[in-house]
Amino acid sequence: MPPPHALVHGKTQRIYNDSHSAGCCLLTPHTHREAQQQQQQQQQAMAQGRGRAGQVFALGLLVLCLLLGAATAGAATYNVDWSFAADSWSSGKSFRAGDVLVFSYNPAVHNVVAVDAGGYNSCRGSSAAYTYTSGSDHVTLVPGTNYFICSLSGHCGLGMKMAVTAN
Ligand SMILES: [Cu+2]
Repeated sequence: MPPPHALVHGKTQRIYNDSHSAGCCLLTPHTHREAQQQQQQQQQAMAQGRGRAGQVFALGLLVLCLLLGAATAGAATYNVDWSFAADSWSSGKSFRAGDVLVFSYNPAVHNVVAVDAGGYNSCRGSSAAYTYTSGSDHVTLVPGTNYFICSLSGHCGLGMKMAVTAN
């Protein structure tokens, strides 16, 4: 027969072990499952957060596009018939300041000179006149009448000139 204190100790030990092992069997999977659930909830919350952030971003983008659209709604782009019939191309068309004219031509034989009324009438550029030579020139119209001539090979005198009034 073991001494009473050993029995008590052993019993205590056994009970402790049982409860401990039972605790391990019950608690560990339980807490593990809880942790998984928490993790899933966190992931869902994050996914929802990202979803909301995405929606807000998309909405912001839409608003930005609408604002930009409104800002540029008045401006149009025209492909100019930069030829000896240029003036008849522009006549009868209405333009607005900010509209863009695209002059497409062979730069080996033509150019575009932005002149004033005197230059347009006399087919002569001035030192202040800006000369475009790329062959694909984008020119933004300013308010009033915008005058352009080709200063090469007497082309302006042959009709390669254009007066465009922008309102
Ligand atoms: Cu020319």
